[in-house]
Amino acid sequence: MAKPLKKLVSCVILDLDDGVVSEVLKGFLAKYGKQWDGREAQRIVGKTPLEAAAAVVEEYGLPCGKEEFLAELHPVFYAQLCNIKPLPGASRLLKHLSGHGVPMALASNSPRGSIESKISYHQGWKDYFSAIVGGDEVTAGKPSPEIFLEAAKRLNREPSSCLVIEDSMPGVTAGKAAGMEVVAVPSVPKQAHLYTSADEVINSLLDLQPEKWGLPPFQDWIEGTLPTEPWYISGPVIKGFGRGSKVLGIPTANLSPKGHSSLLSEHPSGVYFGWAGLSTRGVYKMVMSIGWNPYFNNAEKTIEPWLLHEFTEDFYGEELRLVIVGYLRPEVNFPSLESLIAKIHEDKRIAERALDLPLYSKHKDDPYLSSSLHSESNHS
Ligand code: ADP
Ligand code: RBF
Ligand code: MG
Repeated sequence: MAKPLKKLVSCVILDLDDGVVSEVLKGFLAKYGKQWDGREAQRIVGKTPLEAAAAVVEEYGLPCGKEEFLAELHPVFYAQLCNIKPLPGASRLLKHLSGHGVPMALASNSPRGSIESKISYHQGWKDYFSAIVGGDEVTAGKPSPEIFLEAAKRLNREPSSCLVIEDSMPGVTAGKAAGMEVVAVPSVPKQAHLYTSADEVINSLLDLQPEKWGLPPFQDWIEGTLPTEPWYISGPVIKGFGRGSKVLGIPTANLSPKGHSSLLSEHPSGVYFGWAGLSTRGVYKMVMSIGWNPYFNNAEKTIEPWLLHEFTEDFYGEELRLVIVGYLRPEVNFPSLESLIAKIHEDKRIAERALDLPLYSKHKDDPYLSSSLHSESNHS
C-alpha cells in the first residue's frame, strides 16, 4: 500500500444530518406560497434548527417570527424524521469502518433526541456509534469546536487522531478549530471551492479513500468499478447542448432530470455504467455521466448515457431505459478537451470490460430494459 499522504487518524466523527432540514423546509415554504429554489441551502446546512429557521424567515420575508416559524415547523420536522434518507454512501462507509473496528462518533448541531430518533430508523446504525453528541449537550454548536472536542473525549482519543467527515461549512470550520483532520463532502452542488479550509474535498462518500488517512481501505471495488444496488431510470431521449458528438465525438442520449429528483438525490453526481434498452432496437452496454459537467459548467444537471454501439441514425424522442449497476468516479474538470475525451474513453474501456462480469452481465436480461412496449400497450 502506498504511504498515506495525510496525517494518520484512528477514529472517525461524522455528521450525516443535513439535507434533512432543507427537505422539510421545502415543503413548508410552499404553504407560505414561496418556492424553495435550493439557493439558501448553503445558509442552512450545519446550523441549529433555530438559526436555520431565522435564515429562512429573513431570506423569504415570511410574515412570522423565527420562533413562531420554528414552532410550526417542529411537528412536521419530527414526523419527517422517518423519511430521511442517509447521505449516499453513508451506509457502506459505516459498515466498512465498524467492520474494521474503527471507533465512530456522531456529532451534530441537532438536539441529541432528534439524532437518536433519526438513526433509530436505520437498521443497526445505533450500534455503529460509540458516542453521539448533540447540539444541546454543549454550550455552543458548530462552528465552535466544542461538539467535536466532546466527541473525541467520549471516544478517548486525541483530537489530532480524529477524522471529521462533514457536509457543512460550519462543520468544517468546527473540525479544523478542534485540531482534527477534515474531509468535506459538500451537500450543495458546485460549492467545493468554498471549502478551502478542509484537508480534502470529495464529491460524495463513494469517493472517500480511508487509506489516505491510515484507515483500512474499501475492498468492494472490482476491476476499477464499484458495484451498486441496481437503479432504474427512463424517459424519452431529449436534445442536449449538441456538444457530445460535435465537440467530443461522443454522442450522449440525454434524459431529462425532471421527475427524477428523488432518485438523483439518492445517488451522487458522477460517472456510472450499466445497460441501456431502446424498445425497438435492443439492449446495449452504456457508460454515463450524471451532473453538471464541470468542464462545461452546466447550470442544469444532465443525465448523459453513451450507448456503446454504433448507430446509423439518431433516436431522439425514443423511450430509453437504463439499469445502472456500478459507479466509476466523480465528474471532474480537465485542463483540456483532449484530456476530458481521453478520460471518457478510458471510462468506456473499464465499463465495457466490467459489464462482462457475471455480477453485472446478469442485469442485461432485466425485463425493465424492454418493458416500455408492454407498459405503453397497457395504457388505454
Ligand atoms: P445532444 O446534445 O442533443 O444530446 P449529442 O451530440 O450528445 O447531442 O448526440 C446525442 C444523440 O445522438 C442521441 O440523442 C442519439 O439520438 C444519437 N446517438 C447516436 N449514437 C449514439 C450512441 N452511441 N449513444 C448515444 N446517443 C447516440
Ligand atoms: N464532463 C465533465 O465535465 N467531466 C467529466 O468528468 C465527465 N465525465 C464523463 C464521463 C462519461 C462516461 C460521459 C459519457 C460524459 C462525461 N462528461 C464529463 C460529460 C460530457 O462533458 C458531456 O457528455 C458533454 O459535455 C456533452 O454534453
Ligand atoms: Mg448528449
